Amino acid sequence: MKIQVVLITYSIALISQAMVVAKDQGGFPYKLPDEKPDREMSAAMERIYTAYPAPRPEKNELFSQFKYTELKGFDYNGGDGTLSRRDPSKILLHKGKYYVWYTHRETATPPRGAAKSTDTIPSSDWDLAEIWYATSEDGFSWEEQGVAIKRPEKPLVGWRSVTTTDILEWKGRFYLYYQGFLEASGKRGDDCPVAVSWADSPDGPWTPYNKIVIPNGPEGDWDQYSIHDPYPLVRNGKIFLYYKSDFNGQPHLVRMQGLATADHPLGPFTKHPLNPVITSGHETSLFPFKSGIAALVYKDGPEHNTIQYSEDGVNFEIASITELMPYAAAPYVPDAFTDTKDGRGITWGLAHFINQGGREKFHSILVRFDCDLSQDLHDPEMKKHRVNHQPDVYYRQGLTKAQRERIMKTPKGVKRRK
Ligand code: AAL
Repeated sequence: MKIQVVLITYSIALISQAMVVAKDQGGFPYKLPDEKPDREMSAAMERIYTAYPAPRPEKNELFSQFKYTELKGFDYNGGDGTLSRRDPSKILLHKGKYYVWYTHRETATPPRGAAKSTDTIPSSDWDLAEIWYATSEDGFSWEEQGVAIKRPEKPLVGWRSVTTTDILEWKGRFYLYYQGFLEASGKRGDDCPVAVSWADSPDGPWTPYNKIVIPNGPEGDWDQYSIHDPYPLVRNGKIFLYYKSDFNGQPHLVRMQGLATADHPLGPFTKHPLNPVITSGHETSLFPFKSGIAALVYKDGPEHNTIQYSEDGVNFEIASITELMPYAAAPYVPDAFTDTKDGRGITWGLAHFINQGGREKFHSILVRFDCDLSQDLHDPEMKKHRVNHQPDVYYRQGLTKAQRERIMKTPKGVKRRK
């Protein structure tokens, strides 16, 4: 009892002392200071000066809205679900032309789930897929060039499906990392390791390494089943390859991001001992920014809808909170492979919209996004705090039948604790 009295007395003393300080320091100034003011502040006020690059979004170089533009040049078989393009790579600029690689599925039927899948019926939107590529002069109109990575013969890695690729340029040679499925996705889970092919030109021909380059983790480790979304950057003379893994098992799947580094594109890759390094997100999208690395973190997890920053590429902090972020964002990162110490940031890239066509005609399409996450651009339009949605956007987020029934059954008035 005595300790409680002491604690209560101490807390009252602290509060009254803080109130005295607060009273003495006067009210918070009308003009929001750009720099942290020398005064007692609440946790929230402290945070805008200590957690984020600037106290206001307009001045935060790692805050942006995202704008979307429909691409020209890609047909989807009338949206019947037999042709899908998704999970684009970072954009590469080579001899004045933009290149992008992506998962290309063209099958006789739309995906039918693992149980109904066969050698010709896909289990998922990315099953029985190949890696194709396209080029563009302006990033808006694209010309599909055809297949880059075919599915190899069974039992080579990726024989069932090669998907979700990303590009690395290293010492004049090009490398495509991709998920190499050894069974139809969904049989046990979305399980796969990562494979790699290389070429002396972005137009190929591509030589498969035909070995697993980023292996699944040992049994019981977070990344024992899936190594997804390989995403290479060059930093400190090494390849920093970020990836996602789905773990914790259904129905409470958790998705987080890991890091593996290597001195050579074909490995060996060493997984970072602090993995997972990002607790949220889905398809990893990162870029060098100033002396560190920034990440677009969307879709899943406690910190989705954030843009994050890390000085060392391992320990990430939230730099801003935003919305309507590009899924499977594949930015044009001019200094992705230059081992820069002053990353300039990004202004555009490709992404995807999945769930097109509904369950029976499921497919995905590519889209362009634009933003201002660049030291070399200041577009006030992109720095507006909010995205104004029309009512139909809210109504499309309607109650399910079960939720409506639950609400109708809930008795009026305050529910008394039993
Ligand atoms: C994507 C990516 C990986 C997953 C599946 C296809 O969004 O996370 O590639 O395996 O979904």
